[in-house]
Amino acid sequence: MVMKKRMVSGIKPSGQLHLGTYIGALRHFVEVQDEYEMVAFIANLHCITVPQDPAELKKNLTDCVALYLACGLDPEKSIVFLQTDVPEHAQLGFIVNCHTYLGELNRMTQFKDKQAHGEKNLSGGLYTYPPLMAADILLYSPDFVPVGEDQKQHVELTRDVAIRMNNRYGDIFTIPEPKIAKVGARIMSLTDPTKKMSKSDGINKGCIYLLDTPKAARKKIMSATTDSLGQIKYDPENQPGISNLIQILSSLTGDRPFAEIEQEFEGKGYGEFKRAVADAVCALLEDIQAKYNAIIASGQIETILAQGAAKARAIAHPKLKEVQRAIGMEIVEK
Ligand code: ATP
Ligand code: LTN
Repeated sequence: MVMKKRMVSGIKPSGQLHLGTYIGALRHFVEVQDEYEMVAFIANLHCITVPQDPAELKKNLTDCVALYLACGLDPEKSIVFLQTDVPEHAQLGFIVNCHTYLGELNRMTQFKDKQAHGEKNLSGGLYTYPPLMAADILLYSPDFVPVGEDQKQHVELTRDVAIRMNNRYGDIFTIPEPKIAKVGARIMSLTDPTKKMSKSDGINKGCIYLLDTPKAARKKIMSATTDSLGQIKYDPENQPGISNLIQILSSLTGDRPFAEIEQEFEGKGYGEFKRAVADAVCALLEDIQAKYNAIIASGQIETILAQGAAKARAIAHPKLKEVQRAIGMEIVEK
């Protein structure tokens, strides 16, 4: 039997999943699951790197599993689980942390950005989150890590530390590659198209959540910031708002070439174009939400997570043991 190549990725539902998460990451997990063995987890350890309300976190974690499935992840084909159900993540996380230099952590832009915004009382966990992410990946020896553009730096750190540890202890890790789509790897905020669409936008009109009502989503798109040039053209520098909407429309309609979209809307107004984007987004939300409701009602989430964790541990546990042995941390081989 030919072994499938493997991909690993996670989502950190520290808030509600949004259209950026779907276009930049989640839809790719679904697309690859026939060709690859997809390991898709819910990064609940990463969630607590910023303060969380317990009841809200629990709801977001449950929603995230249901949305994974509603978007088409099939637990028969892919391995779907909660990060803390596989304790090897935290264990290897500490080991990788011990092989990561402070200089490397200091260069991570996500942490630097938060610091630069003057956010107070940032946690140690937020600072050391990239080595935990590296462990999440290295435990499964994947070939690729499908992520949005903002995570590229973390996958590069993963490679650097894995190469360092391989040089020191022998070939313990497969060196993974980030897999970043050409279109939709950085969906921008609808209100400020120079910023990434992000769940930290709160109730802001710039972010479309996968559980927004279609009516609310349509309203957000119809009031999206554009420009006064009056043309539908992919030109992120001069028309960032329109270019973002073109990316969204293309991603939701089978990666239609931008030129084709430009041609279809040549000479037409922004209102008509926005309506077409809103139609595509609302069709997606309606489909996802119908499936989400059925999954929540089915009561199957617990079983699916338990089965996923068992499959994940069967891969992660021997890898952790191999690493501990190579480092000389074990006295008796277990
Ligand atoms: P947020 O900024 O909303 O908190 P995040 O990137 O910190 O998002 P996740 O929700 O864990 O955290 O992101 C999951 C995946 O979705 C990652 O691979 C990330 O790169 C991708 N992603 C997140 N936002 C976007 C976006 N606006 N456009 C494209 N991809 C995105
Ligand atoms: N850091 C990512 C979420 C994440 C992840 C991972 C992605 C945690 N572990 C492993 C890919 C592989 C984020 O903030 N979006």
